[in-house]
Amino acid sequence: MQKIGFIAAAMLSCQVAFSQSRKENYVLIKPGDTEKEIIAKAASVTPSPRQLRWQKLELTTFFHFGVNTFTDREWGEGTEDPRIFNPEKFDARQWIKTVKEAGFKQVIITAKHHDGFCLWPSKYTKHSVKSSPWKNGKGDVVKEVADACREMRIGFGVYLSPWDRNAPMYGTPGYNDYFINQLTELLTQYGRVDEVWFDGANGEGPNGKKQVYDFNRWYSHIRKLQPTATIAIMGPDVRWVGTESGYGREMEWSVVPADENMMEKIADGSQKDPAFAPMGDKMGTDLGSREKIRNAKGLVWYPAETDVSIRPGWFYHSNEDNEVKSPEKLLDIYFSSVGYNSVLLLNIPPDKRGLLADNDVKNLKDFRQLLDKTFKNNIANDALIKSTNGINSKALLDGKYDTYFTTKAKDSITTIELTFPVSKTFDVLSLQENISIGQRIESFILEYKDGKDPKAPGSNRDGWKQIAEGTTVGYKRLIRFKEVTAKEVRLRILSSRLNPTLSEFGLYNIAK
Ligand code: FUL
Repeated sequence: MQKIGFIAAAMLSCQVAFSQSRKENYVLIKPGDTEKEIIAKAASVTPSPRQLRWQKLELTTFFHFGVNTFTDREWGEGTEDPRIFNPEKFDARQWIKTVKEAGFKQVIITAKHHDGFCLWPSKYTKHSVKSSPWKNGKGDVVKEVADACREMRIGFGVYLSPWDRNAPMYGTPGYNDYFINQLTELLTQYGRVDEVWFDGANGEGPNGKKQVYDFNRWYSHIRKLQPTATIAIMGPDVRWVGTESGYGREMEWSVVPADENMMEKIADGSQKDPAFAPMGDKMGTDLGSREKIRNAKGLVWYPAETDVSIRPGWFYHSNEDNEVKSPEKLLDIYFSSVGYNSVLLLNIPPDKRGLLADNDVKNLKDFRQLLDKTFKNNIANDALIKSTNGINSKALLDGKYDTYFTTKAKDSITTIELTFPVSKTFDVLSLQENISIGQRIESFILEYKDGKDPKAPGSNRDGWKQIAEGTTVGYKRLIRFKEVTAKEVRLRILSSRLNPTLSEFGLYNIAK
């Protein structure tokens, strides 16, 4: 255990101590393990129940709101006068209704950003809503958001910035106690909390000092108070995908090495100043292939979250009203986040009134329409399925995630043939592995038969032509391609770490 390195060991012991089921979301690699044994171990790592619940959400929302909303800044300095905070039309129900109708399943509110201003009346500081004119200092943003989430039945989470530019004790051990006190308030006064989000920024406090964060103490505290909450992204349950562009990685393994420097790397890649937005080239294209896990000391289920703002900034700025991402752009991001085996965390910053701005509301509605139009109908639904070594093929088209196709014996490759009663036209493939069994598929290819001359260019000897190919699947893999019309298609799983599983197979048409 010692050799794994402090942070990774802490992550693993955190998982050991608080694991909710007998199936484990981590495994240790022994020095003598062969490559075959390591691959089999990787294939048997499964998400914890809290990670599985989180992954199935697909769409979650961030609300960046606070003094920055009123100063028109991205990062506050901690010296802001709380009296500037006055969202006169504040209506958390408008926020939650809007995002719920757009299909989002959970929200995260910035209870405290780097400026230290608390959106709830914390007992431990005056730098909060209670010193503001809003509702005569009697308001509580966190409570209203939590209540609206409960009423409308969606998940509720909090962002609590470790970096605090206001707290006088920042940079001393006393700050870790202050942080624990704040966590206690947030995790005991507002009902169930489903996600606790720590970012990686760690600058200087008001006294010029940097803080050594006592993450392990924080994690145990969260596990004790809210055992079902996922801890992201400076945390053990959810990994930052590595970019704030909205575009994740095509080959996305949820099982990754329990790396010595995992947390340091996250902090390193995080935003360092408000003008710097970490981009795709910081993130690496492969975190978990055979090559990456071969020399690991341990493996852990550590799935990716893709965070991006609907506007250029994280906070609301009126001069960005015309830069709200279009419904088409949001759909593109959906394909490149949810469709790349990650959860999308889309930021929608409320404005000075305390409402989601009109353009954002409109684009979210239209995004929902595009999604519904695209995925309403699985056109493969009435296919006849054949697979020589497959078990439970009908599960592929039953629309139920928990039932799944797999292969006989220990077969790690398979071919699934689908024949339609009439020719179908489609341009999207959707695949879902049953990740409660693990993530296993490493390579696949989709082909079709157009009934033309098998010797024509692009055909193989049997007349099959390739449409698309991919590596990982995970919870969801979406691939877009040039429209194809065919009566027969087949999916060839060319390589997996153990018997592959597939919960769903879908073919769709992108809404135009
Ligand atoms: C970063 C912060 O510095 C940004 O302001 C924002 O909150 C983003 C989600 O995380 O680390």
